[in-house]
Amino acid sequence: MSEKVCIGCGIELQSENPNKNGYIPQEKLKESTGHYCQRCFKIKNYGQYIPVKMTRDDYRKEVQSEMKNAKLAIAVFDIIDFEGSFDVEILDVLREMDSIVVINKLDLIPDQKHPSEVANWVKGRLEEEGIAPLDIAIVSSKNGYGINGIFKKIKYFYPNGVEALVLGVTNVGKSSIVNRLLGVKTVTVSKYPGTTLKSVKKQIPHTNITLVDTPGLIPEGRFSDLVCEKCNLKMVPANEISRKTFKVDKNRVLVIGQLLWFKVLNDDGVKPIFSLYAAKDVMFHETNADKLKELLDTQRGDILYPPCDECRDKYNSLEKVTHRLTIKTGQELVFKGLGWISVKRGPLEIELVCPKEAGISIRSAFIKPKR
Ligand SMILES: Nc1nc2c(ncn2[C@@H]2O[C@H](COP(=O)(O)OP(=O)(O)OP(=O)(O)O)[C@@H](O)[C@H]2O)c(=O)[nH]1
Ligand SMILES: [Mg+2]
Repeated sequence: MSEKVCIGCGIELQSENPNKNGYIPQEKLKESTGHYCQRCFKIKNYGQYIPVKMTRDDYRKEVQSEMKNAKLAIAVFDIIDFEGSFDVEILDVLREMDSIVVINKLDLIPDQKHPSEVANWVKGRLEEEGIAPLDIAIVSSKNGYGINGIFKKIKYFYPNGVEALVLGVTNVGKSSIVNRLLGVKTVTVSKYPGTTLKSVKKQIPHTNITLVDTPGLIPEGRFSDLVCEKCNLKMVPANEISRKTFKVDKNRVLVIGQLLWFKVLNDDGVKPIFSLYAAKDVMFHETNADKLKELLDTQRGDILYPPCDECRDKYNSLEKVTHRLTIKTGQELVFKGLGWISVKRGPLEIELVCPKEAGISIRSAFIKPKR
């Protein structure tokens, strides 16, 4: 085994087994510095999907060993899937260390929202968990918005330099943020979860600040992790998410892909109004309760997507549960790894069917519905 590590994903390099992680041909390894393993080379140059899933135990070991030297945690959350990226493992670290919380992917939000409004909302959510970060930064590593703000905050709290651990679940944009802060695209980034394999240490040029990019943890309950990789990519938005507003009668059913459906139970009178936020490729369909079974049985991929033909049977075989829920005006019902509905005129009373392992929760509105 060699002591060299891949500069893209942090894995230890080896030339013995091409089928194992960290492989690099012997002749390449002899060259002095700056090697990418074969997997990173393929991800970077051909956009190939080569994910590696970590167990919670492995994750804990990796992060705890890095916590010994690091004084600061830079915790990254995805603004579009805040609840999905709000994992207990990450929250535990934030209770133990000084932290700067970074909310990434601001560019995906459809409504004009002032970053300070987002920061206040996040602060409230963190307070509920007993977490008080040093500061909160709202950024988009895609267009660079707010990145310099992270740098300024680190320098403000640690004028003499620091080792900072960049933490978060998979795919929230940790490596993209590290690259932005370094000013180069060294670390491997991909649209698939599970890209970074081991911690990667990099010093921001001309400073005493070292960033430690860590592998992400796959959290529980994301709808996007219950489908195949092709559908996963369609459900994780790359561009601004879509918003569609509904005003519905009792016994109408909203089917989202074939992932979940809910029936409106409100008695006749004032009709509830709500907006659905999700990636543009996620389809939805409104129908009558008595037509639902027939609709689901047809399994029409053109109106009930995702899942696709390849992963539909597997998804449909997951155990389903029924939830009876009341969402008040100003609240949102969140589907982890998929999107949310925001209730403009409530209460919205529903009976919702989804897989048992899918995560749903009710929160106070992140995007206040437009009047
Ligand atoms: N729209 C948008 N996409 C982003 C942003 N930041 C990162 N991404 C995308 O999110 C995906 C994941 O980015 P990475 O930087 O690899 O995420 P990571 O957290 O390091 O992922 P792991 O290493 O798998 O834990 C990539 O497709 C990025 O292009 C952002 O600000 N906006
Ligand atoms: Mg990464």
